[in-house]
Amino acid sequence: MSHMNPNDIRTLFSRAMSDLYRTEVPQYGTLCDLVNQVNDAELARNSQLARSLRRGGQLDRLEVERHGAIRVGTAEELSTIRRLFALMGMMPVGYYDLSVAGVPVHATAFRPVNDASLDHNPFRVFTSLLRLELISDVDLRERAQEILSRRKIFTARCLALLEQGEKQGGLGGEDAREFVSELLQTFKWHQEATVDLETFRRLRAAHALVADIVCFKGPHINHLTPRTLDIDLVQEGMSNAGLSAKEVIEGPPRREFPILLRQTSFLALEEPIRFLGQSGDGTHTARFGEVEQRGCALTRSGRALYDDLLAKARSTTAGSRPSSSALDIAFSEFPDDAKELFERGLAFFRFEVAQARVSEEMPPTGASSQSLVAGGWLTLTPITYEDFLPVSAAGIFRSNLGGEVRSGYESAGHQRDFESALGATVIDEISLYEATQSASLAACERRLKTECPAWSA
Ligand code: OOG
Ligand code: NI
Repeated sequence: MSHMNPNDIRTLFSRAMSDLYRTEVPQYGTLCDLVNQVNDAELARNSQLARSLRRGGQLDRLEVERHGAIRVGTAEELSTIRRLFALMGMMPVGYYDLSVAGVPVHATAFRPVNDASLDHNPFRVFTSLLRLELISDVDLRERAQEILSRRKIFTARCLALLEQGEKQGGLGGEDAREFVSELLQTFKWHQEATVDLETFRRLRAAHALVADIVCFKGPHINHLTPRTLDIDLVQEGMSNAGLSAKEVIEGPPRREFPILLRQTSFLALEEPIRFLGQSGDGTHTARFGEVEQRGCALTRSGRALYDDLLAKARSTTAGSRPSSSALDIAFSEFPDDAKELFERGLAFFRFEVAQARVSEEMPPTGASSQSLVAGGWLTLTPITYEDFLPVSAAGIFRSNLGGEVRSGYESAGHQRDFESALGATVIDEISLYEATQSASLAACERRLKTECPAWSA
Protein backbone atom coordinates (compact mmCIF):
# COMPACT_ATOMS: atom_id res chain seq x y z
CA MET A 1 0.00 0.00 0.00
CA SER A 2 1.40 3.39 -0.87
CA HIS A 3 1.86 6.09 1.75
CA MET A 4 0.45 9.56 1.65
CA ASN A 5 3.17 12.18 1.21
CA PRO A 6 3.88 13.79 4.63
CA ASN A 7 3.43 17.20 2.94
CA ASP A 8 -0.13 16.23 2.04
CA ILE A 9 -0.85 15.01 5.57
CA ARG A 10 0.41 18.37 6.86
CA THR A 11 -1.91 20.18 4.46
CA LEU A 12 -4.87 18.11 5.69
CA PHE A 13 -3.85 18.91 9.24
CA SER A 14 -3.43 22.65 8.74
CA ARG A 15 -6.78 22.89 6.92
CA ALA A 16 -8.52 20.87 9.61
CA MET A 17 -7.00 23.02 12.36
CA SER A 18 -8.03 26.17 10.55
CA ASP A 19 -11.60 24.91 10.08
CA LEU A 20 -11.77 23.89 13.72
CA TYR A 21 -10.53 27.26 14.93
CA ARG A 22 -12.95 29.12 12.66
CA THR A 23 -15.83 27.38 14.37
CA GLU A 24 -14.36 27.75 17.86
CA VAL A 25 -13.26 31.38 17.49
CA PRO A 26 -15.34 33.07 14.76
CA GLN A 27 -13.22 36.24 15.01
CA TYR A 28 -10.36 34.20 13.57
CA GLY A 29 -12.45 33.66 10.43
CA THR A 30 -13.13 37.41 10.25
CA LEU A 31 -9.40 38.08 10.53
CA CYS A 32 -8.60 35.58 7.75
CA ASP A 33 -11.15 37.26 5.48
CA LEU A 34 -9.61 40.67 6.20
CA VAL A 35 -6.13 39.31 5.48
CA ASN A 36 -7.25 37.84 2.16
CA GLN A 37 -8.72 41.19 1.11
CA VAL A 38 -5.57 43.07 2.05
CA ASN A 39 -3.35 40.53 0.30
CA ASP A 40 -5.40 40.58 -2.92
CA ALA A 41 -5.34 44.37 -2.98
CA GLU A 42 -1.62 44.50 -2.30
CA LEU A 43 -0.82 41.98 -5.05
CA ALA A 44 -2.94 43.94 -7.51
CA ARG A 45 -1.25 47.20 -6.51
CA ASN A 46 2.35 46.00 -6.32
CA SER A 47 3.28 43.89 -9.32
CA GLN A 48 6.93 43.87 -8.33
CA LEU A 49 6.05 42.24 -5.01
CA ALA A 50 3.82 39.73 -6.81
CA ARG A 51 6.72 38.83 -9.14
CA SER A 52 9.19 38.50 -6.33
CA LEU A 53 6.83 36.28 -4.33
CA ARG A 54 6.21 34.11 -7.37
CA ARG A 55 9.95 33.76 -7.98
CA GLY A 56 10.49 32.79 -4.36
CA GLY A 57 7.70 30.17 -4.54
CA GLN A 58 5.68 32.15 -1.99
CA LEU A 59 2.63 33.15 -3.95
CA ASP A 60 0.74 29.89 -4.01
CA ARG A 61 1.30 29.11 -0.39
CA LEU A 62 0.16 32.51 0.84
CA GLU A 63 -3.52 31.71 1.07
CA VAL A 64 -3.03 28.59 3.19
CA GLU A 65 -0.09 29.84 5.20
CA ARG A 66 -0.62 29.66 8.96
CA HIS A 67 1.16 29.12 12.19
CA GLY A 68 -0.39 27.93 15.40
CA ALA A 69 0.72 27.68 19.01
CA ILE A 70 0.25 25.04 21.69
CA ARG A 71 1.62 24.61 25.21
CA VAL A 72 2.33 21.25 26.80
CA GLY A 73 2.97 20.25 30.38
CA THR A 74 5.32 17.27 30.42
CA ALA A 75 8.33 15.80 28.65
CA GLU A 76 6.26 12.85 27.55
CA GLU A 77 3.65 15.09 25.95
CA LEU A 78 6.36 17.03 24.16
CA SER A 79 8.24 14.02 22.83
CA THR A 80 5.01 12.42 21.62
CA ILE A 81 4.12 15.66 19.82
CA ARG A 82 7.53 15.50 18.15
CA ARG A 83 6.84 11.99 16.86
CA LEU A 84 3.32 12.88 15.70
CA PHE A 85 4.48 15.98 13.85
CA ALA A 86 7.35 14.05 12.23
CA LEU A 87 4.75 11.99 10.35
CA MET A 88 3.69 15.28 8.73
CA GLY A 89 7.23 16.41 7.89
CA MET A 90 7.42 18.90 10.76
CA MET A 91 10.75 19.02 12.58
CA PRO A 92 11.78 20.93 15.71
CA VAL A 93 13.60 24.07 14.58
CA GLY A 94 15.11 26.62 16.95
CA TYR A 95 15.11 26.98 20.71
CA TYR A 96 13.24 29.82 22.40
CA ASP A 97 13.73 30.60 26.06
CA LEU A 98 10.68 32.62 27.05
CA SER A 99 11.69 32.93 30.67
CA VAL A 100 13.75 35.94 29.58
CA ALA A 101 10.42 37.56 28.70
CA GLY A 102 8.96 36.57 32.06
CA VAL A 103 6.99 33.57 30.80
CA PRO A 104 7.73 30.19 32.46
CA VAL A 105 8.10 28.09 29.30
CA HIS A 106 10.67 27.22 26.69
CA ALA A 107 9.85 26.22 23.17
CA THR A 108 10.64 25.11 19.66
CA ALA A 109 8.80 25.47 16.36
CA PHE A 110 7.82 22.34 14.46
CA ARG A 111 7.98 23.11 10.78
CA PRO A 112 9.00 21.76 7.37
CA VAL A 113 12.68 22.33 6.69
CA ASN A 114 13.35 22.07 2.97
CA ASP A 115 12.27 24.44 0.21
CA ALA A 116 9.94 22.04 -1.55
CA SER A 117 8.09 21.20 1.67
CA LEU A 118 7.89 24.84 2.72
CA ASP A 119 6.47 25.76 -0.68
CA HIS A 120 3.97 22.94 -0.42
CA ASN A 121 2.59 24.18 2.89
CA PRO A 122 4.72 25.88 5.51
CA PHE A 123 2.41 25.11 8.45
CA ARG A 124 4.31 25.61 11.69
CA VAL A 125 3.34 24.99 15.28
CA PHE A 126 5.10 26.92 18.01
CA THR A 127 5.24 24.46 20.89
CA SER A 128 6.03 25.47 24.44
CA LEU A 129 6.89 23.26 27.39
CA LEU A 130 5.98 24.41 30.89
CA ARG A 131 8.93 24.82 33.24
CA LEU A 132 7.40 23.61 36.47
CA GLU A 133 10.58 24.38 38.37
CA LEU A 134 9.74 28.08 37.93
CA ILE A 135 6.73 27.71 40.24
CA SER A 136 8.30 28.76 43.50
CA ASP A 137 5.59 27.41 45.83
CA VAL A 138 6.67 23.78 46.34
CA ASP A 139 3.21 22.56 47.28
CA LEU A 140 1.64 24.11 44.26
CA ARG A 141 4.40 22.79 42.02
CA GLU A 142 3.79 19.24 43.24
CA ARG A 143 0.07 19.63 42.81
CA ALA A 144 0.56 20.82 39.21
CA GLN A 145 2.87 17.93 38.50
CA GLU A 146 0.41 15.46 39.89
CA ILE A 147 -2.47 16.88 37.83
CA LEU A 148 -0.38 16.75 34.67
CA SER A 149 0.82 13.20 35.31
CA ARG A 150 -2.77 11.97 35.34
CA ARG A 151 -3.98 13.41 32.07
CA LYS A 152 -3.87 11.70 28.70
CA ILE A 153 -3.90 14.23 25.89
CA PHE A 154 -3.84 11.81 22.94
CA THR A 155 -6.56 9.37 21.95
CA ALA A 156 -5.66 5.68 21.96
CA ARG A 157 -6.36 5.50 18.22
CA CYS A 158 -4.03 8.43 17.58
CA LEU A 159 -1.20 6.66 19.39
CA ALA A 160 -1.91 3.40 17.58
CA LEU A 161 -1.71 5.18 14.21
CA LEU A 162 1.50 6.86 15.33
CA GLU A 163 3.12 3.51 16.05
CA GLN A 164 1.85 2.11 12.81
CA GLY A 165 3.15 5.12 10.88
CA GLU A 166 6.56 4.87 12.49
CA LYS A 167 6.80 1.14 11.89
CA GLN A 168 5.72 1.34 8.26
CA GLY A 169 7.51 4.58 7.49
CA GLY A 170 4.26 6.41 6.70
CA LEU A 171 0.47 6.23 6.57
CA GLY A 172 -1.87 5.30 3.76
CA GLY A 173 -4.54 7.81 2.69
CA GLU A 174 -7.37 6.52 4.84
CA ASP A 175 -5.18 6.11 7.92
CA ALA A 176 -3.72 9.58 7.39
CA ARG A 177 -7.19 11.13 7.35
CA GLU A 178 -8.14 9.29 10.49
CA PHE A 179 -4.83 10.30 12.09
CA VAL A 180 -5.57 13.97 11.43
CA SER A 181 -9.05 13.76 12.85
CA GLU A 182 -7.79 11.97 15.98
CA LEU A 183 -5.10 14.60 16.37
CA LEU A 184 -7.73 17.36 16.33
CA GLN A 185 -9.16 15.84 19.51
CA THR A 186 -5.92 16.81 21.24
CA PHE A 187 -5.96 20.43 20.16
CA LYS A 188 -9.62 21.31 20.41
CA TRP A 189 -11.08 23.45 23.15
CA HIS A 190 -12.64 21.96 26.27
CA GLN A 191 -15.05 24.04 28.28
CA GLU A 192 -14.60 21.81 31.29
CA ALA A 193 -11.52 22.24 33.41
CA THR A 194 -9.94 19.22 35.11
CA VAL A 195 -9.60 21.05 38.42
CA ASP A 196 -11.81 23.00 40.82
CA LEU A 197 -11.99 26.77 40.77
CA GLU A 198 -9.82 27.11 43.86
CA THR A 199 -6.95 25.14 42.28
CA PHE A 200 -7.33 27.12 39.06
CA ARG A 201 -7.07 30.37 41.01
CA ARG A 202 -3.95 29.26 42.85
CA LEU A 203 -2.28 28.19 39.63
CA ARG A 204 -3.48 31.36 37.93
CA ALA A 205 -1.83 33.37 40.70
CA ALA A 206 1.48 31.58 40.04
CA HIS A 207 1.20 32.58 36.37
CA ALA A 208 -1.67 32.77 33.88
CA LEU A 209 0.19 30.41 31.57
CA VAL A 210 0.59 27.81 34.32
CA ALA A 211 -3.18 27.71 34.78
CA ASP A 212 -3.72 27.57 31.03
CA ILE A 213 -1.43 24.57 30.67
CA VAL A 214 -2.27 22.61 33.82
CA CYS A 215 -6.05 22.95 34.27
CA PHE A 216 -7.37 21.59 31.00
CA LYS A 217 -7.74 18.22 29.32
CA GLY A 218 -5.29 19.03 26.62
CA PRO A 219 -3.12 21.61 24.87
CA HIS A 220 -5.85 23.56 23.09
CA ILE A 221 -4.62 25.56 20.14
CA ASN A 222 -4.32 29.09 21.53
CA HIS A 223 -4.05 31.00 18.26
CA LEU A 224 -3.70 30.56 14.54
CA THR A 225 -1.97 33.15 12.44
CA PRO A 226 -2.46 33.97 8.76
CA ARG A 227 0.28 35.77 6.84
CA THR A 228 -0.37 39.18 5.36
CA LEU A 229 1.52 41.29 2.84
CA ASP A 230 0.70 44.53 4.65
CA ILE A 231 0.26 44.28 8.38
CA ASP A 232 -0.31 48.01 8.86
CA LEU A 233 -3.42 47.80 6.68
CA VAL A 234 -4.69 44.79 8.61
CA GLN A 235 -4.05 46.57 11.90
CA GLU A 236 -6.02 49.57 10.66
CA GLY A 237 -8.82 47.41 9.28
CA MET A 238 -9.37 45.35 12.42
CA SER A 239 -11.66 47.70 14.29
CA ASN A 240 -13.90 48.17 11.23
CA ALA A 241 -14.14 44.40 11.05
CA GLY A 242 -15.27 44.33 14.67
CA LEU A 243 -12.01 43.02 16.12
CA SER A 244 -10.28 44.67 19.04
CA ALA A 245 -6.66 44.88 18.00
CA LYS A 246 -3.79 45.23 20.42
CA GLU A 247 -2.29 48.69 20.28
CA VAL A 248 0.98 48.24 18.47
CA ILE A 249 2.60 45.95 15.96
CA GLU A 250 5.47 43.90 17.41
CA GLY A 251 8.85 43.51 15.74
CA PRO A 252 10.78 45.82 13.44
CA PRO A 253 9.22 49.08 12.25
CA ARG A 254 7.69 49.38 8.78
CA ARG A 255 10.40 49.40 6.12
CA GLU A 256 10.86 49.29 2.34
CA PHE A 257 12.59 45.94 2.65
CA PRO A 258 10.78 43.83 5.27
CA ILE A 259 12.95 41.79 7.63
CA LEU A 260 12.12 38.98 10.05
CA LEU A 261 8.61 39.15 11.37
CA ARG A 262 6.04 41.78 12.34
CA GLN A 263 3.02 40.61 14.31
CA THR A 264 -0.13 41.90 15.89
CA SER A 265 -3.21 40.25 17.36
CA PHE A 266 -6.74 40.71 18.53
CA LEU A 267 -7.25 40.26 22.21
CA ALA A 268 -8.03 36.94 23.79
CA LEU A 269 -11.64 36.02 24.45
CA GLU A 270 -12.95 35.66 27.95
CA GLU A 271 -14.60 32.26 27.85
CA PRO A 272 -16.92 30.51 30.29
CA ILE A 273 -15.38 27.49 31.97
CA ARG A 274 -17.01 24.78 34.02
CA PHE A 275 -14.74 23.85 36.93
CA LEU A 276 -15.03 20.70 39.04
CA GLY A 277 -17.22 20.72 42.11
CA GLN A 278 -20.12 22.93 43.12
CA SER A 279 -20.05 26.63 42.28
CA GLY A 280 -17.72 25.76 39.44
CA ASP A 281 -18.55 28.53 36.98
CA GLY A 282 -15.69 30.76 35.97
CA THR A 283 -13.90 32.18 32.97
CA HIS A 284 -10.53 31.90 31.30
CA THR A 285 -8.79 34.03 28.68
CA ALA A 286 -6.44 32.13 26.47
CA ARG A 287 -7.45 32.10 22.87
CA PHE A 288 -6.79 34.89 20.44
CA GLY A 289 -6.04 35.55 16.80
CA GLU A 290 -2.82 36.86 15.40
CA VAL A 291 -1.58 38.08 12.06
CA GLU A 292 1.95 38.36 10.76
CA GLN A 293 3.99 39.80 7.94
CA ARG A 294 7.11 37.88 7.08
CA GLY A 295 10.28 39.45 5.76
CA CYS A 296 13.80 38.39 4.94
CA ALA A 297 15.80 36.02 7.16
CA LEU A 298 18.82 37.62 8.83
CA THR A 299 22.30 36.18 9.26
CA ARG A 300 23.76 35.86 12.75
CA SER A 301 25.26 39.33 12.49
CA GLY A 302 22.04 40.75 11.06
CA ARG A 303 20.14 39.30 13.97
CA ALA A 304 22.67 40.67 16.44
CA LEU A 305 22.24 44.13 14.90
CA TYR A 306 18.45 43.75 15.08
CA ASP A 307 18.62 42.78 18.77
CA ASP A 308 20.97 45.69 19.52
CA LEU A 309 18.76 48.24 17.83
CA LEU A 310 15.66 46.91 19.54
CA ALA A 311 17.39 47.11 22.90
CA LYS A 312 18.49 50.64 22.08
CA ALA A 313 14.92 51.68 21.21
CA ARG A 314 13.70 50.10 24.44
CA SER A 315 16.28 51.84 26.55
CA THR A 316 15.20 55.26 25.31
CA THR A 317 11.53 54.60 26.13
CA ALA A 318 9.94 54.29 29.53
CA GLY A 319 8.27 50.89 30.05
CA SER A 320 9.19 47.70 28.29
CA ARG A 321 7.73 48.56 24.91
CA PRO A 322 9.66 50.92 22.65
CA SER A 323 7.71 53.83 21.20
CA SER A 324 7.30 53.80 17.46
CA SER A 325 9.43 56.91 17.04
CA ALA A 326 12.20 55.36 19.16
CA LEU A 327 12.01 52.29 16.91
CA ASP A 328 12.19 54.38 13.75
CA ILE A 329 15.20 56.28 15.02
CA ALA A 330 17.04 53.15 16.16
CA PHE A 331 16.31 51.25 12.95
CA SER A 332 17.54 54.03 10.70
CA GLU A 333 20.89 52.28 11.26
CA PHE A 334 19.61 49.06 9.69
CA PRO A 335 20.18 49.10 5.90
CA ASP A 336 16.88 49.07 4.03
CA ASP A 337 18.05 47.82 0.68
CA ALA A 338 18.73 44.28 -0.56
CA LYS A 339 22.13 44.97 -2.09
CA GLU A 340 23.51 46.68 0.96
CA LEU A 341 22.13 44.00 3.27
CA PHE A 342 23.83 41.38 1.15
CA GLU A 343 27.12 43.26 0.87
CA ARG A 344 27.27 43.70 4.62
CA GLY A 345 26.34 40.05 5.24
CA LEU A 346 23.24 40.94 7.23
CA ALA A 347 20.54 38.99 5.40
CA PHE A 348 20.06 35.77 3.40
CA PHE A 349 19.22 35.71 -0.29
CA ARG A 350 18.57 33.41 -3.17
CA PHE A 351 20.43 34.24 -6.39
CA GLU A 352 19.45 34.19 -10.02
CA VAL A 353 21.66 34.56 -13.07
CA ALA A 354 20.89 37.79 -14.94
CA GLN A 355 20.89 36.39 -18.45
CA ALA A 356 21.07 39.74 -20.25
CA ARG A 357 24.15 40.79 -18.30
CA VAL A 358 25.86 37.43 -18.89
CA SER A 359 25.22 37.56 -22.65
CA GLU A 360 26.82 40.98 -22.67
CA GLU A 361 29.89 39.91 -20.71
CA MET A 362 30.93 36.89 -18.63
CA PRO A 363 32.02 37.65 -15.06
CA PRO A 364 35.75 37.24 -14.37
CA THR A 365 36.82 33.74 -13.33
CA GLY A 366 37.15 33.41 -9.57
CA ALA A 367 34.60 36.17 -8.91
CA SER A 368 33.14 36.06 -5.41
CA SER A 369 29.40 36.06 -4.86
CA GLN A 370 29.82 39.66 -3.69
CA SER A 371 31.34 40.75 -7.00
CA LEU A 372 28.86 38.69 -9.03
CA VAL A 373 26.05 40.63 -7.35
CA ALA A 374 27.85 43.98 -7.47
CA GLY A 375 28.60 43.50 -11.19
CA GLY A 376 24.97 42.70 -11.95
CA TRP A 377 25.50 39.04 -12.97
CA LEU A 378 23.40 37.74 -10.11
CA THR A 379 20.15 39.20 -8.81
CA LEU A 380 18.88 38.85 -5.24
CA THR A 381 15.58 37.52 -3.91
CA PRO A 382 15.08 37.56 -0.13
CA ILE A 383 14.87 34.22 1.69
CA THR A 384 11.75 34.38 3.84
CA TYR A 385 12.16 34.15 7.60
CA GLU A 386 10.28 30.97 8.52
CA ASP A 387 10.75 31.17 12.29
CA PHE A 388 9.59 33.19 15.30
CA LEU A 389 10.50 36.17 17.47
CA PRO A 390 8.49 35.51 20.62
CA VAL A 391 10.86 37.25 22.99
CA SER A 392 10.97 40.49 21.07
CA ALA A 393 7.21 40.10 20.65
CA ALA A 394 6.60 39.61 24.37
CA GLY A 395 3.88 42.23 23.95
CA ILE A 396 1.70 39.55 22.39
CA PHE A 397 1.87 37.61 25.62
CA ARG A 398 1.33 40.72 27.67
CA SER A 399 -1.80 41.77 25.87
CA ASN A 400 -3.28 38.29 26.01
CA LEU A 401 -2.50 37.35 29.57
CA GLY A 402 -3.96 40.40 31.20
CA GLY A 403 -0.73 42.39 31.35
CA GLU A 404 1.15 39.60 32.94
CA VAL A 405 4.78 39.20 32.08
CA ARG A 406 6.94 38.75 35.13
CA SER A 407 10.55 39.42 35.67
CA GLY A 408 12.77 37.38 37.88
CA TYR A 409 12.97 34.10 35.98
CA GLU A 410 16.65 33.48 35.38
CA SER A 411 17.81 32.12 32.07
CA ALA A 412 20.93 30.00 32.03
CA GLY A 413 21.04 27.80 28.98
CA HIS A 414 18.15 25.42 29.43
CA GLN A 415 18.29 24.20 25.87
CA ARG A 416 19.78 20.88 26.91
CA ASP A 417 16.92 20.23 29.36
CA PHE A 418 14.45 21.07 26.66
CA GLU A 419 16.12 18.72 24.19
CA SER A 420 16.16 15.88 26.67
CA ALA A 421 12.40 16.36 27.23
CA LEU A 422 11.91 16.52 23.47
CA GLY A 423 13.98 13.38 22.91
CA ALA A 424 15.90 15.06 20.08
CA THR A 425 18.11 18.03 19.38
CA VAL A 426 16.57 21.07 17.75
CA ILE A 427 17.76 22.13 14.31
CA ASP A 428 19.62 25.43 14.17
CA GLU A 429 17.49 27.71 11.98
CA ILE A 430 20.40 29.86 10.79
CA SER A 431 22.18 26.85 9.35
CA LEU A 432 19.05 26.08 7.30
CA TYR A 433 19.10 29.57 5.76
CA GLU A 434 22.85 29.30 5.15
CA ALA A 435 22.34 26.02 3.33
CA THR A 436 19.56 27.48 1.17
CA GLN A 437 21.71 30.45 0.22
CA SER A 438 24.76 28.28 -0.61
CA ALA A 439 22.71 25.84 -2.67
CA SER A 440 21.31 28.73 -4.65
CA LEU A 441 24.77 30.15 -5.29
CA ALA A 442 26.08 26.74 -6.37
CA ALA A 443 23.19 26.37 -8.83
CA CYS A 444 24.01 29.79 -10.34
CA GLU A 445 27.68 28.90 -10.66
CA ARG A 446 26.72 25.73 -12.52
CA ARG A 447 24.56 27.84 -14.82
CA LEU A 448 27.46 30.18 -15.53
CA LYS A 449 29.68 27.22 -16.29
CA THR A 450 27.26 25.89 -18.87
CA GLU A 451 27.37 29.34 -20.50
CA CYS A 452 31.13 29.24 -20.55
CA PRO A 453 32.80 25.91 -19.60
CA ALA A 454 36.14 27.61 -18.97
CA TRP A 455 34.59 29.78 -16.25
CA SER A 456 34.92 28.87 -12.61
CA ALA A 457 33.86 30.45 -9.34
C1 OOG B 1 3.30 31.14 21.86
C2 OOG B 1 3.67 32.48 21.38
C3 OOG B 1 4.67 32.44 20.25
C4 OOG B 1 4.55 33.77 18.11
O1 OOG B 1 3.92 34.06 17.09
O2 OOG B 1 5.61 34.35 18.44
C5 OOG B 1 4.03 32.68 18.95
C6 OOG B 1 2.19 31.07 22.88
O3 OOG B 1 1.53 32.07 23.19
O4 OOG B 1 1.94 29.94 23.31
O5 OOG B 1 3.10 32.06 18.53
NI1 NI C 1 2.02 33.28 17.13
